[in-house]
Amino acid sequence: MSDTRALDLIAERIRAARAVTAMTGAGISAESGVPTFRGADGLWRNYSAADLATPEAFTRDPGLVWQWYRWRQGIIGRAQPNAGHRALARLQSRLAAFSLITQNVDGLHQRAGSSGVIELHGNIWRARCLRGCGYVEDGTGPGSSGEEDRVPVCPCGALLRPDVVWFGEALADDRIELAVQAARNCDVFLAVGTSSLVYPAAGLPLIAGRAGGVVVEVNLEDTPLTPHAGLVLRGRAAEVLPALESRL
Ligand code: BJW
Ligand code: ZN
Repeated sequence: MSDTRALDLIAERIRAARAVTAMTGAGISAESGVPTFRGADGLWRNYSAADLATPEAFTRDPGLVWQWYRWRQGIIGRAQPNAGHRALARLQSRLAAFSLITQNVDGLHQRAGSSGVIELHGNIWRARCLRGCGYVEDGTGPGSSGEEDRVPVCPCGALLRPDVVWFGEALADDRIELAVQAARNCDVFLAVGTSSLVYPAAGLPLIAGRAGGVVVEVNLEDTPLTPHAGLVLRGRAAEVLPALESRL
């Protein structure tokens, strides 16, 4: 099917839909200059997930983990939302029932004007108590040079950690519940810029499909989701999403 025909078909489905849900991954922020995880220039090419994005890694070397997150905060802080983020924000303002789920921790959807974003993997700009006393620090910035590996401390005396979800950690109950509901109740599910490898997020489009929703994949390449997607749009999110939104 040609891309134009697919875009027309999806626009038609969205117009007829009662509810639409979109889930984004690192691919949507790639065109803002934020590195993805698994691509050719992805973060896991140069850094090991086991050394940086697990609770064990933080216990072993909290300074190294903070250094890596501050480096990423620097990149994200300089990045701007792109046409893909903005198209999803416009979609939300035009539809009666629209849910936006993201695996990204960069906050670029909110900066593009989206509200009520379900952040499955947390947010890089927040830190929370490692011991779990309930303390959360908002707006933790990159810090000044020379202190990149400084480990911030909670008022209770424990270490602070980035408020993100690492491998082996459970996602927040309230967020995953909202996301499952949004997947189950939608007529159209857009899976945008995700490799569909990391669970439980990768299961959400499958839940939508089983509940009768049309699953649309927007990605540069095939993923494990592709065989389960009703419609596939091959291309950059920053081009495909505005083209779709302009057809509504
Ligand atoms: C474009 C584009 C453009 C590029 N336009 N497209 C087997 C072994 C070991 C573990 C497991 C296992 N099976 C399941 C697990 C569990 C594990 C998991 O899924 N592992 C798999 C890798 C196998 N999952 C977990 O551990 C999760 N927790 C869990 O299961 O808990 C259970 C539990 C219950 C009760 C108690 C305790 C535990 C947690 C997963 C957390 C993931 N965390 C990270 C880091 C977040 C913080 C941070 O940012 O630092 O989340 S890892 C990383 O992957 C990040 C991302 O959100 C996530 C997904 O990546 P994403 O977004 O898909 O990015 P990429 O790079 O993979 O793909 C980009 C895509 O975009 C590509 O397809 C490109 O083609 C495309 N693209 N440019 C459109 N312009
Ligand atoms: Zn504390």
